[in-house]
Amino acid sequence: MLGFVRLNRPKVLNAINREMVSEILAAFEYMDREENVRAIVLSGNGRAFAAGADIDEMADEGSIDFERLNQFADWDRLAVVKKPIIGAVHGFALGGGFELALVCDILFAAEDAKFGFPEVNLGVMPGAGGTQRLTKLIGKTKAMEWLWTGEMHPAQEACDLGIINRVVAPEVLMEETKKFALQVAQKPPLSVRLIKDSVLKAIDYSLYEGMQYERKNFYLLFSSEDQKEGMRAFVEKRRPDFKGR
Ligand code: CO8
Repeated sequence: MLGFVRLNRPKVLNAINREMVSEILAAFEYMDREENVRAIVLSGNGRAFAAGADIDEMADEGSIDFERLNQFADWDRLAVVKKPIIGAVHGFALGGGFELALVCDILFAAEDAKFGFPEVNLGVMPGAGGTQRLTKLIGKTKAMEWLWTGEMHPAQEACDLGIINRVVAPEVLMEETKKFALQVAQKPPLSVRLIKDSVLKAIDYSLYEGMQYERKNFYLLFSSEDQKEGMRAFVEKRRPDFKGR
């Protein structure tokens, strides 16, 4: 089964306020615990995926407000959701909206999608991982250009740079995203989970540390019923019946 989360403040192009981040997090964490949910699909409603953090909410705030509110605590928790998160992006994915897209593990985008970090035009900069995640994805040279100019970039360019997985026609965006999510959802959940865990570690760890980490996850899967079932089914030439245990 898939879990669906749809951003739904269309009048303000799904500008992300604090309440929205905590609702997204609550939905993700609920789905992460729910055994039947095998993958989460995140999308936007209206004209955009999300046109950034809610500027109205932030405009008059100061650094002490952010410190006191621990502004990005919920964002940190979004990054440790264990299940696959597949994003379907259409229209604008800007600023905090782009940062939310970058929390996804896989991104499908409609041909009309536009990505960018316009924060520089507001006298600020990304604060929910944008400078880090974008640089790790596309390298220093391109990331600096995107972040300094604040320009919007079409989906195809984002795809060519490896930010997103696929560009599709807008009318089939949800269908194609769901199709991919269902493909992942049919795989043994523990393998999917520990693959995500290991791939994310590759971003932070040295090759040696990452390989030690990968090895432990590989060993761990040999304690699962699904490993026995998967290998037995192969030997017996039948379809495996994975249970997620
Ligand atoms: N915040 C609040 N309201 C917004 C936002 C936003 N980010 N984006 C759009 N809106 C509102 C508009 O004010 C407008 O409201 P109203 O109808 O009441 O005037 C409505 O959405 C529709 O927008 P437009 O009329 O502007 O639509 P256009 O098609 O003319 O333009 C744009 C679309 C180009 C996307 C334009 O709306 C725009 O430039 N938006 C702002 C983009 C931006 O600067 N984003 C970055 C915000 S800062 C940020 O994300 C910092 C991240 C920090 C970490 C994250 C913490 C949560």
